[in-house]
Amino acid sequence: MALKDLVTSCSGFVLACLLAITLQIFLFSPISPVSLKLPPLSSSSLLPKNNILQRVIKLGDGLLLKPEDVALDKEGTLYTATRDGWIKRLHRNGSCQNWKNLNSHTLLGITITNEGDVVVCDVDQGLLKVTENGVTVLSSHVNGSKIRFADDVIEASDGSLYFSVASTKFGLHNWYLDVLEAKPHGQLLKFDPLSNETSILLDGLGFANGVAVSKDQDFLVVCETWKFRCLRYWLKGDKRGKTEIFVENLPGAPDNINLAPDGSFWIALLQLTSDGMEFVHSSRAAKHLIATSGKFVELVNGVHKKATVVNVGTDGKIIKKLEDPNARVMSFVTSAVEFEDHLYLGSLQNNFVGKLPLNVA
Ligand SMILES: [Ca+2]
Ligand SMILES: [Ca+2]
Repeated sequence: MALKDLVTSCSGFVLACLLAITLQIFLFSPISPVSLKLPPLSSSSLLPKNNILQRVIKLGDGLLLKPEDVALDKEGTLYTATRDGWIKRLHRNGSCQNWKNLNSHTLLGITITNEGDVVVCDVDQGLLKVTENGVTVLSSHVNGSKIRFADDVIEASDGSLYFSVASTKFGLHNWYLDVLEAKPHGQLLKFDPLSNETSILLDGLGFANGVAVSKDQDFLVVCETWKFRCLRYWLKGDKRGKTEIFVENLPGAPDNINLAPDGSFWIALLQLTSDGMEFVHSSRAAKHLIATSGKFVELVNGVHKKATVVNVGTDGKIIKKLEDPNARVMSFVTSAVEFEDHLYLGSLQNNFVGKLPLNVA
């Protein structure tokens, strides 16, 4: 065979292989992606860089496996749901108690009701109530469909429970595919404890995550993680039932949100993308390729690279930003709760709850 023929047949073979791989990627891709618009770079530079989150005291170090969300009752007992299925309590005297085991690896948002019961989101089962006497499923279906990926919950003063569904398409273990697909599969739901009914308030949200009710109970805020924004949903007044943007172009992707005692909000922000990988979000082909392998997803996903929380006023303006810019002490911080001049920080990476005195922040 002449050299020229050999080169021709070899390059033909390479081309055929490339075509086969490309077809494979597109045919077996678990996503049908669209382009995702990232917030302008300027949104991160508005507030000075700092390393304040490196000053946290570690509570329950090694005993609290990736405590995604935290809640405190009126007495100051801290509750958190950990990856080993426990609802754990941290008492004021510093002791850590394995309180209730829910036999689930997918417990996320947690809140304490006015009556002192614990309500927690379970990705697999829906909304659960936990008391000294045991566990009850409050809500597992909406409009005849099973609720998947319940993410965060808050109680309003009338006893209604508002909770988010991050994605009706993807699960907790492959949540980043929802980011890559960039199509809105999130919902805001309401559970009415009088009728025991669950209804959909908002549909088509971009990974619905943290939910908080305002101090005056006149609106709630729901965060859309990969839209880098949170929405305001009016509960009272002329705009009741209407939705508007509360804050947008956040310098990170919002996870949980919590009301602060002064009426402002603490929002945990995720670094959604590793530095230098931002191009992925504008390329459908790159997204298909990344989605075929967990290793590729890890390369693009930047959540372990830093920790950020912001304090946002009722007007939606950022008041303060606190960071661990290089993940030296904390990363993948998913929640921040203020109680008695301290901030309590949950994370899906660290095995403790961070406690930060706010007078140093
Ligand atoms: Ca919460
Ligand atoms: Ca969350």
